[in-house]
Amino acid sequence: MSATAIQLKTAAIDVPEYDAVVIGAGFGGMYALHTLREQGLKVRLFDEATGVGGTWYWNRYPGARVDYPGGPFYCYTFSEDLIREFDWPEKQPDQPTVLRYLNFVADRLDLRRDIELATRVTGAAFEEGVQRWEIETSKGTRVRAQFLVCAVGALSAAHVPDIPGVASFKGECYHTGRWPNDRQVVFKGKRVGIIGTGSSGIQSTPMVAREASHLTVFQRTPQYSVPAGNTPTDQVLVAEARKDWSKFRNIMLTTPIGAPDMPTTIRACDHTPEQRRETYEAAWRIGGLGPILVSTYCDILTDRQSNDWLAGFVREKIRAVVKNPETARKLLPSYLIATKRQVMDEGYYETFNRENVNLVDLREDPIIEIAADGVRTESGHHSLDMLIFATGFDAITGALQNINPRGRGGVPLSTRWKERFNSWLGLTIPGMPNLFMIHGPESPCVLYNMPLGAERQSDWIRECILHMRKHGIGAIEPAPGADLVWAKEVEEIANQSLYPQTESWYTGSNIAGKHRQFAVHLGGPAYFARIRESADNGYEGFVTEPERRAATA
Ligand code: N01
Repeated sequence: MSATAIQLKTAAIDVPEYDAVVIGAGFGGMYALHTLREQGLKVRLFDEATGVGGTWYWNRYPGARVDYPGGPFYCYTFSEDLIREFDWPEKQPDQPTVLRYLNFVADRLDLRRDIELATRVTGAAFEEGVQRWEIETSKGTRVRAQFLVCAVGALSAAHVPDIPGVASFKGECYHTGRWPNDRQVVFKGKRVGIIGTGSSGIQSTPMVAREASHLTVFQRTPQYSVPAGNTPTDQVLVAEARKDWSKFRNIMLTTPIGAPDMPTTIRACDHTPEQRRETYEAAWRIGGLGPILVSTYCDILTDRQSNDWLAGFVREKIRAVVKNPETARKLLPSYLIATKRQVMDEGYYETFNRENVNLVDLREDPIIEIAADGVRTESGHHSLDMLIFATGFDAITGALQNINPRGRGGVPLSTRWKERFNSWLGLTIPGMPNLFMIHGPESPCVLYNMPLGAERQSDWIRECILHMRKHGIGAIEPAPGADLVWAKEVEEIANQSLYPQTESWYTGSNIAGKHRQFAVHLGGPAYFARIRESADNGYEGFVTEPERRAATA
């Protein structure tokens, strides 16, 4: 027996072995654990957090809630029992409700026995000889698994910008995506600053303003926000959905973003200016993202004129709400509406009519530094007791890059993704055998109903693993060049839209030094048909190796 074989045998004794390791206890990871375990696989799930919930564990900032599709449709769809057993009180459930739901699911499906919390995966390396991943954790433990399922979250690597003096602030300091879970953050009587006006900043601003003695909002790019229009859940709709869930689910499987409503086919130019105004006004009254983006006109994200008409309407609404014309001017966005993630709010623009709120336009008055007691901009010093970074995430790729798995030849992901975030089907990465991503780059991820997308990708992964087991396959990975074919497809679809024309976290432009790539597959159902097609054609675009495990056992 060779020295290597002895080492492997020793390692096999010392290191717990699983069929699959899942990283992340959010919607994606919990479902992957469940569905793989149902097939008799031995699975271990690790998460850094002290509770399940993923994004809904971390994003506890005031005002955090689901935007779209909401309520009984932003949840697991695979089980009629789960649909029947959990009541969603609101159309746009708040963070505590979604977290309660995920805890309910963890108990209901008995997931906790295979979940190891407070355990960050710090590294992973593929051992070619045994076709297994060796995984290291923050507890200093190691495990092995044939398959590594990375459900690490598309919006989980919190980003704090490198502003001079950022570490010197002596007051309370928080990031919306890492909100404390062990205490209530109290704003009362405090001078609070919020940097960032994306979804998190816009959701939290009205809530903080109600409590704080003073709130300063530091805005770099003004956003278009639409009224949330949140309501109690429509019980008639819920009853209908529970009665014939498969009908609802089947509709969701066919719509572009996995929502229960079919988008309109009317173009903005099909209507007169009066009809357009009526259409926009009706959607504005209902509120929420679906009515304005999906049900008004079909070409908002493909036609500049259509986009401009809607943008003009929203700008008018902002001017009408904000009383101080100078503040209103600063709040007016100019980019192509909805090409940054569309935001909705509960009284965001109205907040700027409050006496205790002021807006700093960082385009006109940039931050010079963060000091111990506040933020200094070109025009002066803003004294603060608390600073909130609502500055977003190293989106889509950041969390996996932080783990930086090492694939074939010990080559790390940082090398593989140096030039572009390449994948095959948005599920697998060249040179990383048996590693699967949920909501990875070049998949629909953030522009699709995320729980449903995670289910559909996990189902594909489960089938792939079962196929491998059935056919004695030990390793699977993208065939040479498959990633280039996929990149072309993703890019071609993206270029039919207006998305790539705006700097946003979709394109990676929010992170200094990150290369620009529109990393979302916009195909919706076509994407899922495409990954199905690969599987049906014997995992087209992949190369495989026979199982070698017996040789080293
Ligand atoms: O982050 P963002 P987020 N100086 O990246 C600004 C999801 N989500 O946490 O636009 C000053 O959108 C930055 O400015 P700019 C949703 O998908 C969903 O708000 O880059 N400002 C921007 O204003 C969402 O899109 C919900 O010029 C700086 C802000 O920080 C995604 O998560 C709720 C700066 C970051 O906005 C991320 O949202 C919340 C700097 N140096 C989040 N750097 C739901 O409702 C950045 N900014 C389901």
